[in-house]
Amino acid sequence: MTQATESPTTPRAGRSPRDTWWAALAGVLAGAAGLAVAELVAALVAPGASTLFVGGAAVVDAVPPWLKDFAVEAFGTNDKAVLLGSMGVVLALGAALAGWLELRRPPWGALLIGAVGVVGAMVAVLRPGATPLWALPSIVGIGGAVLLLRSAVARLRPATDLRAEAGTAVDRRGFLVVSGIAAGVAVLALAGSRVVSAGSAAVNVVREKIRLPAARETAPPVPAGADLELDGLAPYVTPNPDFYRIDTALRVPQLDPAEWSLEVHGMVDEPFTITWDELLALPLEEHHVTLACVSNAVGGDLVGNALWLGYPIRALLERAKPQAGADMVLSRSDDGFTAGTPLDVLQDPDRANLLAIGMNGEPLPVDHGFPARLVVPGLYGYVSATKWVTSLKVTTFDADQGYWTPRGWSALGPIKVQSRIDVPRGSVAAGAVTVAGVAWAQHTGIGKVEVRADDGDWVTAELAETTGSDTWRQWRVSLDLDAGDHTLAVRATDADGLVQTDAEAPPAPDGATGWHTVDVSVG
Ligand SMILES: Nc1nc2c(c(=O)[nH]1)N[C@H]1C(S)=C(S)[C@@H](COP(=O)(O)O)O[C@H]1N2
Ligand SMILES: [Mo]
Repeated sequence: MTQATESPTTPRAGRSPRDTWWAALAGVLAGAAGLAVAELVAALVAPGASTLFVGGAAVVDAVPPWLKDFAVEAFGTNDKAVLLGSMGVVLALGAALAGWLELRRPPWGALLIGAVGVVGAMVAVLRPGATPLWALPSIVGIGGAVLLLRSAVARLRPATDLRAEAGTAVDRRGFLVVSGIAAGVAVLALAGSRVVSAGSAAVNVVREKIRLPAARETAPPVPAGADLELDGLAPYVTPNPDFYRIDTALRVPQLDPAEWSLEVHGMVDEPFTITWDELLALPLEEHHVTLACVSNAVGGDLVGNALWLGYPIRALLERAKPQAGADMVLSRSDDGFTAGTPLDVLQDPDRANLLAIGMNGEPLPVDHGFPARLVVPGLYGYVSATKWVTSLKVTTFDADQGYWTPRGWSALGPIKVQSRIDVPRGSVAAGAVTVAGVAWAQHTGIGKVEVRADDGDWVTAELAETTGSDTWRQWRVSLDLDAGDHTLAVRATDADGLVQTDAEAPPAPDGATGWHTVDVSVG
């Protein structure tokens, strides 16, 4: 199958458009088989090192802030599905191109696919926490794809064999057999990788068995009046399955608590490491805290409220004894994500920050950071809420920066006062119309919410109860609306008297501003 036999006298290959399509198909099948084999090898030797996953992770890390912003705004929490879908399309087109090239200009098609493997292997070993073994899935998988492609497409090329009549020696049967093998390998390897990783989804089994200790300091009960229980209004406490999820992980870390530990180190006098069992033995606290994502657009739903169980980060820092000059804690996730949180915020005795292990009465869901994450009231998630957290490094803003800072987001991320109209949406009957929603200014608290229709006067809404200043508050007001189209607007004022600005700003670099408006047709 070497090209040494090719000479100017060789009958020209790939003349028939039909063969071109077949070659493109062979490229796609060989590529699919290669990626599936890489999945399987990864599942066996290094979960997280699959070519698709490391490629996607590298894309996520490389996307410019405006694109990340756009993706989150346009697709919300479906941004990962969209990324994987687009990658699939690009890869399929690339593989088809490789098939075509392999027919017309061998061995360029094979080289193209091989190059993907080399890049995949390099990107893999450069991932946080990777070992040289991480190169294996790409090498084995893409190596297999190269062989399959060469062998399939060679059969579409008229043989140079003297016994063969030019044009009749195209071995279509052989081509179909090799292509069929490629398709079979793709399906079997993919199925195999699913079986193997289902075994490693044992983390779910471990999680289900965990019984968290009760809190030493329980949260104040949710007052009866905290939830207005209106249809369409976000509930005061967000159920775990409905809680927004934002992270850079295409495959979330699967951490076994038995092997998990948190290292507290850096500019401290007494560095230490704490294990899961040690953490569970500490006096735990519970707090209701509303998390918000800096990428949330005005009126968006990347915000949620939960009851968190954990141990104060403040107490961990006290034990480690930070040194003079330190002003930041760089928290690191098992998957390499980092957040830089001001040290004074974490040391504030009045701020209920947590190394959290429980969410709404269960162990943290795997997507939300199992077995442990940080929760800091009043700061956007990207500078505080590290999931799958394994290290707290006491350091300085000069020496270190969190994941999003060099990507165009502000180093500091205090949450801005915001409010959202949840009901009504769409059309309503004329007369008294109930308008309701949520407002948040974590750690300061909400002092007032006002609503207006069109350019009318602001009407002060009734505020629902809350457990404290660290959560959002529901609000409700009744407006008299006559038939026609109306625009409702809301603005909140925090407990310090700061009025939510109407100046519109996009999420980057430090959080969107502006008033949420909703168009309703009243009939
Ligand atoms: N390991 C890790 N932790 C992370 C992130 C991440 O990408 N990786 N994203 C942060 C961001 S931007 C937000 S808004 C919150 C979201 O937490 P949630 O998914 O539990 O709602 O997690 C934070 N913690
Ligand atoms: Mo975020």
